[in-house]
Amino acid sequence: MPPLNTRWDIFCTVVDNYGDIGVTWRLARQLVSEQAMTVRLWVDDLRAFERLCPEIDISLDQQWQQGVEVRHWPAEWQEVEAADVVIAAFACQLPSVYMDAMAAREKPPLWMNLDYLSAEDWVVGCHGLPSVKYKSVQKYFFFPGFQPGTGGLLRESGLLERRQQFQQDPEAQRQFLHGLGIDPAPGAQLISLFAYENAGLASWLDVLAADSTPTHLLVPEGRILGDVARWLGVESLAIGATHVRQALTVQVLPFVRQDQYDQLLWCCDFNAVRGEDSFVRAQWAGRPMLWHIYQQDEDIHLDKLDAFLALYTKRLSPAAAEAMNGLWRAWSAGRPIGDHWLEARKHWPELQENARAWCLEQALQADLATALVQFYRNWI
Ligand code: TRH
Repeated sequence: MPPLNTRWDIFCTVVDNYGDIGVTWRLARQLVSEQAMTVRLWVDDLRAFERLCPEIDISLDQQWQQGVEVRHWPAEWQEVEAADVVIAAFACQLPSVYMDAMAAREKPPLWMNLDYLSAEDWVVGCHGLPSVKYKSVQKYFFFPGFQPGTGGLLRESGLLERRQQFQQDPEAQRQFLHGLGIDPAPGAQLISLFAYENAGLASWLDVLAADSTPTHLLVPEGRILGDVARWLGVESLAIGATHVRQALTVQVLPFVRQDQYDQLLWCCDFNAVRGEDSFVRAQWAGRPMLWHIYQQDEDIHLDKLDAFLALYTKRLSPAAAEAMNGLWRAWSAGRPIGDHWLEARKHWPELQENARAWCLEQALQADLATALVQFYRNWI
């Protein structure tokens, strides 16, 4: 074991949305609560952080939350001592004064870039390789991933057990949903919808409305709301707004705490998610899902999407795999998905079983926090 009280500094710049802070906050908490590390989390945008963790006081430069020292990353960096392990999340650039502080240490720190999540094969070959050097300090690539030989996925200890228990307890689910003002009609399928703007949404809502099965669609406040409002023919959608169109009830939810969002995913029969962190959380929910991948220049996100689909659908029959591929690719391209949805519904039990099996398979890997600590242990 690395010595207790090993000090870690995690650096997070909020580029856009909530994934950067979502991932680093989750990791920081886990290093403290499960690995007994001392963690400072440097964040340049506390407002984004406050959405996931309402206890954050955005006026403070330094505060403790759940055992993590949260520091506002100031525009004018003051000198601080560098930690034993330094993580630059998503290739963020460390302050030059801090880089000098790393180099000034008697024993240089372990410096890692925690990279973006990808299922592409090359990740296995690059995970753990040395990257650039600053003076005496060597930086390493640390890649999360789905395959053995990568850094794995963030997964808190006991998460799947807690999830299973909750999913087997209809009363706990009813109470949780009721607490958010959600009271679905008996027999309605629950779907959560967290996505970027998407022109393909209307075709999906059309088929859900025309379906014989009632659907209760839960839409957390966010970028897709404009498309939902357009389809409903309303000017705007406030939190709590509920609209019914034939078999479809649409309800707008507030942005909830990260742990409540997990529970929401666990309650739903189907989860539409986006980015990086909600994508992983939906996999731990063990239910069929749909990913709106974060768009990147020159469409490189499409390679990432296909790489994940190849792994995720490997157990499915050719027809079910084709349905999933069609649905996911159309959604991430903003094309209509109504027909793809109907096709996927034909394979529902198989898709449910696949979601469960995929979740269990992924849980066989060491979680990302454990893998980071192991990497440090090997390095010292
Ligand atoms: O918000 P995202 O789109 O985030 C990111 C960023 O765009 C980032 O720059 C990009 O690199 C990355 O995606 C791939 O999606 P993500 O990653 O799912 O982050 C959302 C976070 O918000 C996640 O931690 C879950 C959390 N969340 C809540 O805590 N409560 C909520 O109600 C909802 C809807 C989400």
